[in-house]
Amino acid sequence: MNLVEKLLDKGGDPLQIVEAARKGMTQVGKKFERMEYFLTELVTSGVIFDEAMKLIEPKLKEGCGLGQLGRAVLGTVKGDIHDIGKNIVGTLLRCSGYEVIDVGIDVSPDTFVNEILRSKPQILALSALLTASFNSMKETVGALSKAELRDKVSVIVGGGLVDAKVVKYVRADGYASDAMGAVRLVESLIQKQKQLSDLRKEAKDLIHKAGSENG
Ligand code: B12
Repeated sequence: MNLVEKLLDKGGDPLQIVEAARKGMTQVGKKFERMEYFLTELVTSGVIFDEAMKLIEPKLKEGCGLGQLGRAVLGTVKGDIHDIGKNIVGTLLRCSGYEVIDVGIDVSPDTFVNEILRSKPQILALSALLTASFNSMKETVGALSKAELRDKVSVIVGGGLVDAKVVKYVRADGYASDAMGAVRLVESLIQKQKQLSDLRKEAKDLIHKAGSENG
């Protein structure tokens, strides 16, 4: 914690400090896999990361916008309680001008659907660190389709092992492997939604015009 404090005091880039801490967590994960670390070490590393984030977050939040660029619902899917990466994604999206409704961890598909009906976001952002949770992501996207919401919201996924194959498997619209990538992805998907809605409006106007000229 001393090191984080020192780096921040010296004017270190908070994003770079988060990235360095993230690399450390990857090492912890590898050691846990090789059984060099036990669950206690995994838990302790999570607690340390959380403490570091408490020091870093205020710096990240400096200069945050008012959420005028769009709205995202964000959560960790059912069966999964990992939230460190999700929280970083939320903070960075907020600081980049988006409103973020964070529905927490271990979130059921129904809870996501209800929140989307309530807050009408452009983006649904799903986080998962466990391989087994990819099925929960898929179920969540399925629940959106069932509720006839799939074409109203772009779904992005992320967390540890999420890659292009996972995107295809869960039928999402994209993924990013870090929080900055998440911001860029949200930006481009909202842009696409706007272009599509402008095109639809143009087509509607043209049909209307042709109809009134013919009749
Ligand atoms: C810390 C940690 C924990 C902590 C979590 C604390 C917390 N509050 O989150 C605790 C101790 C609770 C924990 C529990 C468990 N864990 Co754990 N954990 C980790 C560890 C070491 C680090 C994860 C982390 O926080 N990384 C740092 C963050 C910043 O990175 P990140 O999450 O990837 O997020 C970044 C990007 O992915 C992206 N991102 C994240 N979310 C999203 C969302 C969107 C939409 C987008 C676009 C981007 C995005 O942006 C983030 C910022 O850059 C990983 C190891 C690893 N390599 O990941 C194992 C790991 C994920 N855990 C693992 C396991 C097995 C478990 C347990 C099952 C252990 C057990 N036997 O009980 C339980 C699961 C409990 C559950 N039901 O969820 C395995 C998963 C294996 C697998 N393939 O399924 C891993 C990989 C360890 C390993 N190598 O075995 N864990």
